[in-house]
Amino acid sequence: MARGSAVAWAALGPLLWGCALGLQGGMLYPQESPSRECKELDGLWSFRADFSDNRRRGFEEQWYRRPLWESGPTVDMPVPSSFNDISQDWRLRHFVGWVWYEREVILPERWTQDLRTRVVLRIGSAHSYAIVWVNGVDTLEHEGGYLPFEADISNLVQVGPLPSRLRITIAINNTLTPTTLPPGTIQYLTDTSKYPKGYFVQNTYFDFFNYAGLQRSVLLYTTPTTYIDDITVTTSVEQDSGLVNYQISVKGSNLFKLEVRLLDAENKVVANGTGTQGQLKVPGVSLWWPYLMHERPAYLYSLEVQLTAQTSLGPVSDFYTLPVGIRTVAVTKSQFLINGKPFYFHGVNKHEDADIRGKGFDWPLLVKDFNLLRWLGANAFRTSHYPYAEEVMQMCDRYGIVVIDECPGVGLALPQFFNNVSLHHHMQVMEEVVRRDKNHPAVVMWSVANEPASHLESAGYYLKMVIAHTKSLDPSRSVTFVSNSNYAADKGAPYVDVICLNSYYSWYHDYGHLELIQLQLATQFENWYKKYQKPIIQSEYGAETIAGFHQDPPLMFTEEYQKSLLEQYHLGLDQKRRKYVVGELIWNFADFMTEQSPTRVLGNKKGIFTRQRQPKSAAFLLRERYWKIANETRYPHSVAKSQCLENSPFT
Ligand code: GCB
Repeated sequence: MARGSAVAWAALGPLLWGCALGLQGGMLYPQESPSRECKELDGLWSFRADFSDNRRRGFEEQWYRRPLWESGPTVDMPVPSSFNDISQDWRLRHFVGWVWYEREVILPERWTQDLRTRVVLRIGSAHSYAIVWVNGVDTLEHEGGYLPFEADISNLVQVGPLPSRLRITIAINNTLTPTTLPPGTIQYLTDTSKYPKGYFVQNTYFDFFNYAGLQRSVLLYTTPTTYIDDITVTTSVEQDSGLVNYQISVKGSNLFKLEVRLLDAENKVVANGTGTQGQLKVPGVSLWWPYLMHERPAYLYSLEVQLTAQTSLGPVSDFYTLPVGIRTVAVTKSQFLINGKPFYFHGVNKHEDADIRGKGFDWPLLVKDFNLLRWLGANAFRTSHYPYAEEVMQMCDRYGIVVIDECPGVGLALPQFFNNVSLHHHMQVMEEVVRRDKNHPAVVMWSVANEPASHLESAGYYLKMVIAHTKSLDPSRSVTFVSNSNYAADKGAPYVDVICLNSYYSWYHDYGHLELIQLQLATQFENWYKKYQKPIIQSEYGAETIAGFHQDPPLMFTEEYQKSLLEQYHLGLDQKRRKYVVGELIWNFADFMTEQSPTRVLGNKKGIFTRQRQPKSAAFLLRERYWKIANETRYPHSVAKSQCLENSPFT
């Protein structure tokens, strides 16, 4: 995003959007409307991991041709869930290769008989490479976990006699290679005195467990054959009016009419328009504000789009409603501005990780996490280190939690990972991330990578290209990547809008020496700011802490050490907070699972909450700080109170 140029984009927005996307079609979140129906396929699926030596028996024996149980034993597997921690079979926990899911479904008669209906199969995410068959017919392939993909399966279901029984088979491969995102390597260990023949391990270069499977919802939904395929909205503000630029893509026919209405939170129409693109003006606008920044945060309008079309089979109509938050985002040399006011990110890094479901989407966990975020007084998080479920993003819009939306560009640690195939795939992934999340007011910045080896020349070129591509996809938001390189050596920093820095003083360096943190942090900030004159976010800092370990004076791994480390960081952050440091995100919101290693005790324990979402002492410290910062930075100034804990012993 050009610096301080939010207003200029107001005029250019509709022209610029959509010019760079190479993807076919939109990826609107499925919703029920007078013209659309949904059928969730969550629940128990049949499952088998292919333990054959080459992991290809499923393809050799064509398991997709017949019901899965006919080709061998199956087990029950819940969807959504990671498959790793569900069974008692340790081989499945560490499995690398193809796993097979299958589910049968009977469709409503109308879906199979009404030829004006289009039936779509949508998979919320499949980590990491997926092939989908419907009734044995190869239907869809997708590379990359954490993002949705879908296929029009009308041709497959609108044939033959009733009832239409559908068999959906999905083969998923979790292998990470130098050209996947995240990348990884497969290492064959050939010393036969130590390893059996064909023995291999999956090496990864990131610090979380490579959970896999159908980790988000799978569903079927319908649209009419002429349908609203995509909507892109950008917003800006002119005096006290909000401007909503919309662009709508319609598929299926060129003979259609579009009507657009913008409704306020009380369902009153405040503006309307027609056609595939236009600008809606909202006098006396209620802006979308981040949580705690304003007494009326997260205000959402609804953009109702109505399509009527003529088809050879008669008229059809389609309805889709998109939540819209009107806000502006801009970056200056030293500030991050939302609605023209300085915004300070006081928040967390997260992972989609909890107990036996691994990275499987879960409503209770989602709501609990957001309640904890609000308890904490956090106003932001980064989707470290991959895009989170769409429901999470919707919640951020509704609660006013600001998001740095990170793609799975994590673990780009080796020179061989900066190759042309990876670059092309990385750009495609950014297209998919932007396509999915572009309309969320909560998303204010894209992060294209976490801790790439950005001191390498090849990484500099690679990051430059991915960042430029992301900016061309979405000129309305800032773009960054998260660095842990030295300021003098980093080859990617020239291309970002905001510098995001991870540092672990007194943890991975000078461990135990808390007294060094303030000096080292000041040096870090001053060096980077002097060189780049860009706002800085401390995007990670923290300490491994086993809940219940205590020692005073503090020693590493105790709750006291985590608290003291945070306190020292906070003193350092406060020195620069009103100058050019625009945010702090603790590592991590909650403990999470990693690969086994001598430095990890049942996972990474840098959470301020345990993996079960119970607070460590540091959570109370951070809570006090975040509410204090919120009260200082609130606009217009007034004291905010914790909403959820009026009479709590903690307030
Ligand atoms: C980092 C990484 C994060 C790790 C964290 C740690 O810099 O970005 O993925 O989990 O450090 O705890 O080591």
